[in-house]
Amino acid sequence: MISQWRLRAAFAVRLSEMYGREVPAYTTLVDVSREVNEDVLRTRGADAERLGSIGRVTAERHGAIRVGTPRELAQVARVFGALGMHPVGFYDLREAAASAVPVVSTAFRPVDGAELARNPFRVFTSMLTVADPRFFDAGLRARLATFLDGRELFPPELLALADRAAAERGLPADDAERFLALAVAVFELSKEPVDRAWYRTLERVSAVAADIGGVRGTHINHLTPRVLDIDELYRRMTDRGVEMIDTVQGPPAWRGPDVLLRQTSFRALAESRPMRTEDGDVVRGSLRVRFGEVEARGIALTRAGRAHYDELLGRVDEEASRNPAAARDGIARAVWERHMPGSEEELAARGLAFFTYRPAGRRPRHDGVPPTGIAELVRQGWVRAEPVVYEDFLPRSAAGIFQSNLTGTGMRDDDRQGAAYDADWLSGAIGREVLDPFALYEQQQNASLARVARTLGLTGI
Ligand code: OOG
Ligand code: NI
Repeated sequence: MISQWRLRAAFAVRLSEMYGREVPAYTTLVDVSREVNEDVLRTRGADAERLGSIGRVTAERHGAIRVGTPRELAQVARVFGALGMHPVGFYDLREAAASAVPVVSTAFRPVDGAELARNPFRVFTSMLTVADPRFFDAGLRARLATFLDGRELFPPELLALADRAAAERGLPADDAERFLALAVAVFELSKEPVDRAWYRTLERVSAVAADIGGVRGTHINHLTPRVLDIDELYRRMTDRGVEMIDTVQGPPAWRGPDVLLRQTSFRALAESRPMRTEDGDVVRGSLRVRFGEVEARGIALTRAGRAHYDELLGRVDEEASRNPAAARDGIARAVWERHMPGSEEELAARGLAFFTYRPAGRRPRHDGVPPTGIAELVRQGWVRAEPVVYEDFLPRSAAGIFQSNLTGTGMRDDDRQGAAYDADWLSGAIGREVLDPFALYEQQQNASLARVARTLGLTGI
């Protein structure tokens, strides 16, 4: 029997091999990430592994895929459910940027600590918001619905195997092999000709709409390795002549702790795709939709920490708009140095970030009773605090990554009322609860506090 986490790890490896064949620049990104990680480990030592072992970080990837309908999303959920990946978080990218990104998204990922440590593979999954009249008028909605209802992304055999794997928490070796082969094939770039007129029609609304609703299959859009120093990676990729987007999305580079998520990407590459013309001829065309992204992960912030982060983003925006000549990076760094706690201890003391707590291996020698309060327990050496790594995504960065790789800005007609999509809607559509990331981190922190209390014989912390 191959367990779910082994299926997940094998799927991630095979997807990576497939994507490396399709997009060789991805392999360069993975190689440069590995080099940077080895260098960071050499210079920073154990500190480099504070947010995950080098084994985990080197193997770590997130993928991004895009589907068209709630039905397709529910099928994706079954396939990832087989791999022990659950929908976490709701991201509305329709509002997160100035121009049109007509999708709502969630991320499928393992949720429990042991599973994350075994293999943290996650997939950012977006669904086209066909029902939103700000993007699609009635005629286009109807055509899209017909087109999407007529395609089959996931073969029934794959879905049946997925359901079995989820129910039995794994698959026998032969079935596992079949499941993996079918699952990877779903995300290969289709060789079927793209209907050029239909694709162009959707492209006028948004390049993302065309990529999702203009073709008869789906494909992996990018696969993102994790790097320990994203600024160094950016420099090395640029030195190799790879054209990167202008910025690193997310928090600035600064002297304090890494929090949340920093991401950047190289620009979408032109890929040859067969196209069917209006006359029915098949010609060779090319599309730019797939890119290479890389990310650095930091500490998970609490709701209060996240609110603080969002507020700082607002301040940076404001100062940048007052100072159009100044570099945004410099502004952001200055705002952070002024307003962001500069150490893990301060983040913990102000309740801004999540930690797991463990009784220190060696008890302090003073024979008194342990102090009350977690901060004092840590300060006096009874307990060690380890940061919880952020496993999720950021809507504004996601929209920025989508956008910086789009051709054209697309259209959103803000005179119309948008369609309501939210986390509850998404849960209903896919038939399983979309989990709240904050609640997951909090459970992890609370469970660690309860263990500490038990070990030290305290009634509560
Ligand atoms: C997803 C873009 C967002 C991320 O890491 O924030 C994303 C997409 O392009 O489909 O992948
Ligand atoms: Ni991504």
